[in-house]
Amino acid sequence: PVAERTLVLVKPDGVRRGLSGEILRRIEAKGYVLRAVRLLDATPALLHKHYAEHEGKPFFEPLVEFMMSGPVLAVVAEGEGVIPGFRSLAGATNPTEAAPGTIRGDLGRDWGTKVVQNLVHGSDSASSAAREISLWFPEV
Ligand code: YYY
Ligand code: MG
Repeated sequence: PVAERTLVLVKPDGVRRGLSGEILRRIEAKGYVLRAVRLLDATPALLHKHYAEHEGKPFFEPLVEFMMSGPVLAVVAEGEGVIPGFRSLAGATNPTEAAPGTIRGDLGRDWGTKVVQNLVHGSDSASSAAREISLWFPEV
């Protein structure tokens, strides 16, 4: 069987704040393997597909706009349990509530913006991971 893989995004706030290395370091320190890494400017079409489950919610348009505010570092990380494992590393969606020790808890905060700027995305299930990896890495 193919090893478990997840899609991680270092969002534009993380890239802008110079936290890409720190975030990749935490993924590798946990023991996961970086399979693919790509820095890109996300297009509206890609983001609408990526965040399709949130279409129509009040934060959807601010979210898409935020995700286009600078480059995104897209990463495929691999290892047993990496899908829930990276979600644990990332911490709760709201960085004010995210536990210390997590990426969002240690490195994130509330900036008073319309959308939660929380540094990273991680796939939430095996089916999401497969779908998202094919969107961000059509060649993998
Ligand atoms: O998977 P995760 O990123 O932790 O949260 P989602 O519920 O999938 O929402 C995606 C994205 O949308 C979240 O990372 C920040 C933003 N967001 C928001 O700004 N306000 C909310 N109430 C919920 C989500
Ligand atoms: Mg999500």
